Amino acid sequence: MNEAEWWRDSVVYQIYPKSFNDSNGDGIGDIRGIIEKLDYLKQLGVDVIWLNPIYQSPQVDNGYDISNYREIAPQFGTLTDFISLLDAVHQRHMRLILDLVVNHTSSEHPWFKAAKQSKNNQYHDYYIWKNGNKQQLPNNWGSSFGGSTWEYVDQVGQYYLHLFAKQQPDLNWENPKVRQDVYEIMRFWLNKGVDGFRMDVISLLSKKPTYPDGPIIQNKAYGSYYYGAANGPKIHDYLREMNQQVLSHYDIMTVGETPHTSVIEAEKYTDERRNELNMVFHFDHMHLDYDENGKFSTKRFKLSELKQVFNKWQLGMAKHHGWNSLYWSNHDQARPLTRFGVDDTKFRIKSAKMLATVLHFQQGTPFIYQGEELGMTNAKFTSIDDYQDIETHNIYQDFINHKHLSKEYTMKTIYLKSRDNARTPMQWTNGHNAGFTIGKPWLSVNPNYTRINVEQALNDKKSIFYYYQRLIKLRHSLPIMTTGDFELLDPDNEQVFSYLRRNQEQILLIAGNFSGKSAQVIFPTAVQNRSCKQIISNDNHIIKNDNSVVLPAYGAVVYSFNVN
Ligand code: TEU
Ligand code: CA
Repeated sequence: MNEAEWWRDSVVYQIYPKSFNDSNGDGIGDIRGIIEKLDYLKQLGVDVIWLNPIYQSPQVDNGYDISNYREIAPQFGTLTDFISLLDAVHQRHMRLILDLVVNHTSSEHPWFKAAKQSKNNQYHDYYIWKNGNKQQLPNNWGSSFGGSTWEYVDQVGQYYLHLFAKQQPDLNWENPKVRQDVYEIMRFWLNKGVDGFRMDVISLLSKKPTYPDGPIIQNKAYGSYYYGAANGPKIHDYLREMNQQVLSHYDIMTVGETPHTSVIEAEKYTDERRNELNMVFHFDHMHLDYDENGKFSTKRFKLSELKQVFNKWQLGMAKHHGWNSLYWSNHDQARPLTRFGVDDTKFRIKSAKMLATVLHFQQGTPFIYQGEELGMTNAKFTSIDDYQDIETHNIYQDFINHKHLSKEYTMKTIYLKSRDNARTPMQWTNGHNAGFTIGKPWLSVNPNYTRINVEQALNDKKSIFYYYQRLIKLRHSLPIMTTGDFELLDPDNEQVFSYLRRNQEQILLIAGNFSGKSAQVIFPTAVQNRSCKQIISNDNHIIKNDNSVVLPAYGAVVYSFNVN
């Protein structure tokens, strides 16, 4: 492992620009708003900022439908604003990475507008077309946001493929011109000084040439496209080409979002000897509370299964020269406090710190999603009209009209799982609209902003914010957090998540109680009868005995043992 690479001991903070901070009162967060808050992020101590898409877009899928890759969406600001942001980030010795969305463009992108004019247009082959008639779909694939993945265009008498909304046509990566144009876009931003990319659904770029029907899962009306689109036959060729022609020429970090990717497949993306990506986002822990209808369920995860997932990834990446990303949430997921911890009750603060502890002490690059450092929770809106997200509205229709589930049950799954839970405005103060905007926010503020906000957190030495600050400092000062080996303890224990990190000189024992009852953790033989020091804890009432510790409800602790 090359320890000199800066992204290995960095902590990344994800900003969802639309919901971060509105500088001009139009209710939409913007680039100037981000600049205003950089000192806050510096105080937290993060190294890298990742911005969700800020490019020109009709905003059908909140910016993941891009109509111009070289311009900033006017609601977010201008290119000049962006350069000011980049400068201001660099001045503070932080880095900035952008979202690269190149599995698909917007249907308003000039390439697609040209492509649908005629089969002879030079851009036709930039997208994926199949012959057919209106009655016969090319295959059974269902789009992520409802309906078939195929949309018919009369003018050319063909279907085009869209794995996501029909306003997000998939690019044809088989076409070398597409690849070269994408590389040019990447160079455009890298030459401005951008420090890397998070690559949207990068595992879906290469489709099986036979476009086979997919199995029908999760009670869906259509087949799954993953079978024919995830980790397809040429994906690693494309990424190696991209690396050789673009990435390797810059000092940057890359993280691929890779739906439907197992550890074995992820080794190929991240093995440093293969020269593809630095790390990927997998979804294995996100799937633990799926049920027969998929993500929108009321099922709760099982701790032993959660530990198994982390264990598999920790060992797999270490063994195969890969690298982990570590995350509890992002803009597509429920708030982790509600999902993996304890929402809004008397243990809210403790459980947020416990979750942070068990994640941040693992090997990999931790990602903090905006508001996680405050312990923001899901938003329980009562009406579907309060939700804005395309996925949420599609599920609402699907559950009620196709699956004939009750409205009450449907709404329950939505407030447990809707992507809008993560997208409610950042809570800065207990004032009007949580200090996010002086106008009307594009999505309602979570009413708990009066208690949960930055101002409160900064004034409270025991806040979740300061706990994250300490975790980040520890990662910068304790090399074992970056390089130490991982060893899971007590895999079947459904109450406590505990593990060791070890190197030649030192062993860390990390333990977090996921339950409301106190729990005893017996030290493994490797550290028994050795002198030890507490590194961090979320609780003053931890009872440490000679070779064990008793963790109160949602307690977490890290001990360091000298090996020599
Ligand atoms: O998400 C891709 C992805 O896998 C999603 O389907 C994710 O699993 C889902 O949102 C969970 O509910 C990426 C972006 O992160 C997402 O915001 C975009 O909508 C999507 O790609 C299309 O670009
Ligand atoms: Ca604004």
